[in-house]
Amino acid sequence: MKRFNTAIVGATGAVGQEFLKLIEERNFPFGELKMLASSRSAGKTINFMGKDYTVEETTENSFDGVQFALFAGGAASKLFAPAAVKSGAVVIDNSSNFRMDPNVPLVVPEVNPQAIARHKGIIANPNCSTIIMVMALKPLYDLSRIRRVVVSTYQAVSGAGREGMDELKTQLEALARGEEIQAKILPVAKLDKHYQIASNLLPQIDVFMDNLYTKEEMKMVNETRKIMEDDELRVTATTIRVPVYRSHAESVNIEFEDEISVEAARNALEKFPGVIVRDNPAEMIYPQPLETSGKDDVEVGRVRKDFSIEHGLNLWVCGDQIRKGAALNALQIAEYMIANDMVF
Ligand code: 3JN
Repeated sequence: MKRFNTAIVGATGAVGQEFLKLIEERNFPFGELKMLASSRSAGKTINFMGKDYTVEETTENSFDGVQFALFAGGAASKLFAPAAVKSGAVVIDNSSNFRMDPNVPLVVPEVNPQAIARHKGIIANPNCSTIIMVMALKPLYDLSRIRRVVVSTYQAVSGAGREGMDELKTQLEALARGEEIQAKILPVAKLDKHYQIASNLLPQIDVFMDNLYTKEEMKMVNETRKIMEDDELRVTATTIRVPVYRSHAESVNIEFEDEISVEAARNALEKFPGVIVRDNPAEMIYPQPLETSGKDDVEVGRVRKDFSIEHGLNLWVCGDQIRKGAALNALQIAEYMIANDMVF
């Protein structure tokens, strides 16, 4: 079998580590494997499949002979993606740096694989909340055009990285001991003001924009339109940080052009690869973030008519944002390119 030299940029972070788990689990046909990171992590050792790898500092020369450069997130792709492309690598980038660039396909392989062929070296992985939502929207959109989506998210602290998880843990422990709670990271690490997340909800993910939406909310709006290739699609989002460690959840209200029965919606969702319908109210069966954590599939439940509008449905969607929302989706893009002979 053909093998592909692969570089992971940001190998030591949460998404980088998930890349490694998935490469092993899915038998991804890597040839040489390069673990890249910032100078802070350079020199660390990562043991992967019984072999020790030294983490190297990412430079413009890191990508010689590399076929796939998987960027885990952050500013690295802004600095090094152009050099990687020049070296002949295909960049799959999990950050927002290139997502809305018209020359960069924004891809969820189950939803818009056709976009991959238009790449000019960089392919963007959408925001985690967007990926999880469009996995549920696409099979329904294929039944009837969607006019409008109203989404509220319930986002796990791991979306804010390892520090977000540590903060929830420390606060829960302090809460149990009756000690004073310290908030240092959430809602936005780089801002001066922080709030408790344990036993709380924070209606702010990322910074506010001039239109009073947060950046996370506007990512969901703009990226969904680009992936669904429908500029008329109306989307409005409210994104909320919740005291859950892993797996995002979303309440999604959809207005269709035509009438869609609950049964037709469930059937379409069931047939869609990467989606599991977990929906049996009589048995109290519905998706829960605890159950989707560490899993590949996005789960959909609570499918029901929105009787307040014509042609409306409500859904509840859960998915692991570090897997399908990040590393898995990126790796699936690479796998699709390999299966379709799109890498040289
Ligand atoms: O907070 C979350 O739950 C998701 C966070 C995503 C995120 C965090 C920092 C920077 C992103 C993203 O993927 O959109 C970015 C970014 O690349 O802009």
